[in-house]
Amino acid sequence: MAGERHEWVRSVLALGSNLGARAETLAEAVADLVDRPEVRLVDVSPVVQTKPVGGPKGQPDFLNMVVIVETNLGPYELLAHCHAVEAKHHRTREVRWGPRTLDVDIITYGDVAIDDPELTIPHPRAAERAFVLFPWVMIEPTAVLEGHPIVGLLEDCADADGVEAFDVLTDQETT
Ligand code: PH2
Ligand code: MG
Ligand code: MG
Repeated sequence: MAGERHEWVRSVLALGSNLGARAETLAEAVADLVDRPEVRLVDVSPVVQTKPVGGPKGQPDFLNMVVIVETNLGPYELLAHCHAVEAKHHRTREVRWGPRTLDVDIITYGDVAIDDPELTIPHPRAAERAFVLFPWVMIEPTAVLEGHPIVGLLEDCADADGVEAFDVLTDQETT
């Protein structure tokens, strides 16, 4: 589909996986996200392992990471692209916040603010989630989210203790 032409905009994406070959899925998802000329890779965070926030009790730990891209897709086109990458990795939507092979969320899209049922930007819960802010701080320590430096937001996150370094080569948390 030849969508409307847009300016190149910087966008922060958050990826998560807690089912299947988590690290492999994340690596492939990064490649898939930038495997088209409308999306350019700017930076990739390290992978962290995180305790699940919300959702059903006893679900497995997540691997999370943040990817910064530049894109000339519009926000809804970018959302559709993220959903297509999720679908390629067998994402199903049965339980809200339930276990998933891959979740790709748009955290920011330039300075654009959108508030509708299909898409809310900035992501409505990013400011309180260490599983997003921790990997983001690692690649962009000066970033600001809705007027607040993300380093400060991270200090107030209730889930910060549940974030640990992860070695994708050995597939183990780093002690
Ligand atoms: N995603 C959620 C809900 N809870 N918890 C962690 N640790 N990581 C996630 O990516 C995550 C979550 C909804 O998308
Ligand atoms: Mg999510
Ligand atoms: Mg999502």
